[in-house]
Amino acid sequence: MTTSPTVHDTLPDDHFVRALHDDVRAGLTADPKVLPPKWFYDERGSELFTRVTRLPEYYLTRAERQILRAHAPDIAAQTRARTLVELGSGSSEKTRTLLDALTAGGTLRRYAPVDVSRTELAAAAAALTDAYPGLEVTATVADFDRELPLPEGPEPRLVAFLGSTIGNFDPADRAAFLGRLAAALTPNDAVLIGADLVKSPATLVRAYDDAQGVTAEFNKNLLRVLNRELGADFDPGAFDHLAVWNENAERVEMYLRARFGHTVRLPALDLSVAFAQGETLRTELSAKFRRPRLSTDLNRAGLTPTHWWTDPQNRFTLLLARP
Ligand code: AVJ
Repeated sequence: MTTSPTVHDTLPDDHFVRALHDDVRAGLTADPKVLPPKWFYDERGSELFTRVTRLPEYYLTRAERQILRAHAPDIAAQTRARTLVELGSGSSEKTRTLLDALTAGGTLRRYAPVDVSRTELAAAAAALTDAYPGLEVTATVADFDRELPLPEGPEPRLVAFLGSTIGNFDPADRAAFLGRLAAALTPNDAVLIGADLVKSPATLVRAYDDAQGVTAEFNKNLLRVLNRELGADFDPGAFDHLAVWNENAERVEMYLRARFGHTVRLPALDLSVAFAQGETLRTELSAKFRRPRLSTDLNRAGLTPTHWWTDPQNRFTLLLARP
């Protein structure tokens, strides 16, 4: 017999509709144009992202999994967590390695994933409830780039923020996020962050501009989301996918670039947006880190890194930090 997982949904019903409307109006009337990456992930977008994680060029997921497999027992021993909170859990695939280690360590009681996608959360929570009998699973739908309702649970809690999602913030938003995270922790809690490391620009750009064009499709899926949700008439074929290494900011930036001048209509916003030939719309930032910068950011938020693990090729890092 299995107990069904609880899904907490504290957001008002129209939260995501309003947030999308606000983001798109602000972003498409700004100069230069920009949209936040979180709107990539409708059902098709999540599928495309899963395909991205399997591409030969996209080393991030494999590198992080390698580190988790090698060091999950250390992480379990260091934290002795009774609650694993996971921010941006998505399909919770990699999490199983952590859950296995914490279960083997005998401390784990509760798994509390937090994600923007209610459907992904419900599916992942149900699958994990079946796979880990006796584990309490309480899922929370949240938009944690605005607020951070950190789930409760028996302490110590380990808050995992994996997959290089921290790279999606610009420096100011990253500082705000880390500050909110630190403020929500008690002294016994710990955070586990997965971050991608600075490496050769060619390797980095290839990871975001693969030979098969899966990332290009993932990028253009944003336009399909706007077409469906806002009745817009974007032609994905009118844009080129672009991935650029920004050396100063040490981040990969993804853009959609208009192939010719044209105007797009967004009836739900009562808005028309003109694109000049060659004009770009920035769709994502993926910051890449060096240890000192990450340490400084964490320290400023009141967090102290205590352990750093990397894969044998030094491509990616998992770090443990404490308040
Ligand atoms: C899921 C945000 C970590 O930035 O590497 C993959 C998303 N974008 N290919 C990343 C992504 C293009 C990914 N994150």
